[in-house]
Amino acid sequence: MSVQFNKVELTAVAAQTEQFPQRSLPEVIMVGRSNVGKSTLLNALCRNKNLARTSQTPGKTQLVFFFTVDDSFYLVDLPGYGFAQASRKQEENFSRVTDQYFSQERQRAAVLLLLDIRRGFGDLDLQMVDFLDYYHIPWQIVLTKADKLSRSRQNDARFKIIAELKKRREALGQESFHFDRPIMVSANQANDPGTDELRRFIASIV
Ligand SMILES: Nc1nc2c(ncn2[C@@H]2O[C@H](COP(=O)(O)OP(=O)(O)O)[C@@H](O)[C@H]2O)c(=O)[nH]1
Ligand SMILES: [Mg+2]
Repeated sequence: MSVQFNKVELTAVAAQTEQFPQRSLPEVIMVGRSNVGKSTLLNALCRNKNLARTSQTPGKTQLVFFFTVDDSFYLVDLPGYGFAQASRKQEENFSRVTDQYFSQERQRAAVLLLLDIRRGFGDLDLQMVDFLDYYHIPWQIVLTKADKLSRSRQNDARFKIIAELKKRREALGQESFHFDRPIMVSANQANDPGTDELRRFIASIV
């Protein structure tokens, strides 16, 4: 079946491993700092404003959402990271359910790592990509909120990220599992060409 993002169903909301769906489908996983624009992008991709609630108060129960798209693959929405959590130990940067998700054997097509185009990589994002490379999970950078910058600043920011990816490629070679070309989105805008490009990217890997 072709992937058009026409049919999107919420299949599972999981707080722990036992609640992850059993049926095996390719999975496209969305990760990023809290507030990076993950829910907005998920809604834009699926052309549904209410699919993922935007701007949820951070710090609530950490849940993984599995959406089945066109009966073909799962879009997996992992908890945002990076907000202060007093109760958590320094070394535990990603939520327990995120660790559980990645430690289970699943059919992972790619991780979409969202970065705010104005901020680029933060420490936690770099920890995430080290982790993904360690487990040989392909990852694609998605630069969010492009509309917040002028066209020329968008390009500057994009080239900076491309240079960082290139450095990583030179340092790690085939041991870095990233796609080389970041995709830039303005998910809050109607008919955003970046969101279209991301849909095509997803269709090409699932
Ligand atoms: N200007 C602009 N604002 C965005 C965009 N995407 C998200 N936002 C805003 O950024 C804030 C956080 O977005 P949200 O999707 O809830 O982030 P999440 O925490 O990663 O799920 C909200 O106020 C959104 O309206 C975008 O592409 N452009
Ligand atoms: Mg969100």
